[in-house]
Amino acid sequence: MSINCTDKELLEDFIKANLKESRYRHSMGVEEMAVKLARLHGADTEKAAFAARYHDLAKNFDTGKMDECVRKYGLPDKLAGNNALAHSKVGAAILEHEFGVTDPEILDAVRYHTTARKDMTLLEELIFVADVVEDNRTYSDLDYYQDLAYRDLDQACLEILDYTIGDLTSKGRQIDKDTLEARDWVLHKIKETENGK
Ligand code: DGI
Ligand code: FE
Ligand code: FE
Repeated sequence: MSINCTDKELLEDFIKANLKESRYRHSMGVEEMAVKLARLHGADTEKAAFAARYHDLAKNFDTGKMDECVRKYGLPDKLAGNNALAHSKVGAAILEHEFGVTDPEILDAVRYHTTARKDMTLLEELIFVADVVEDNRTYSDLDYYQDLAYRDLDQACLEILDYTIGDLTSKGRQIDKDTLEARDWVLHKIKETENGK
């Protein structure tokens, strides 16, 4: 199976032109990690690689360009001026509208890679986790989170969400509703799995 995309070469040129070097390296790291996690957890490796490679394609847009895209693609107004949340939604819109990507699973994996959300598919959850645990990340607990992601994707997802929610809270920042709902959803999923044992 090959992924629908009007021009893969143009898409490659796009990330090379639009990503800073460190962000490009991160994207390759997420691709490698996503493929590894897909093999371990039984997801489609080709879709995982594609979604991971392009997940941050809009990350380095300046606020003017990001806001223009928010308007152009009819995304919610609240994303204007909020690059941290907008880059994933804009990235998915660009893949769909400029590069003819039609696979809804890939588009959603990119769209929700920052916030996560409830009822995520395996691919969405895997990209959310791979983004945080790829090899180029430099935080001190990286080994712990990588090992957890290899063994138990749901638990890794929960602990990442808990960390993010705690971090944003301590900084007095807003937490997206999708992030809060994702945390409850994955916690419930883990409890149900435990009860079923
Ligand atoms: O783009 P990356 O740096 O690779 O990672 P990302 O897309 O997960 O973005 C992480 C940033 O998003 C991080 O600085 C926290 C910020 N952020 C802002 N609001 C929220 C949020 N992250 C989550 N999960 N939920 C929020 O509501
Ligand atoms: Fe991102
Ligand atoms: Fe990323």
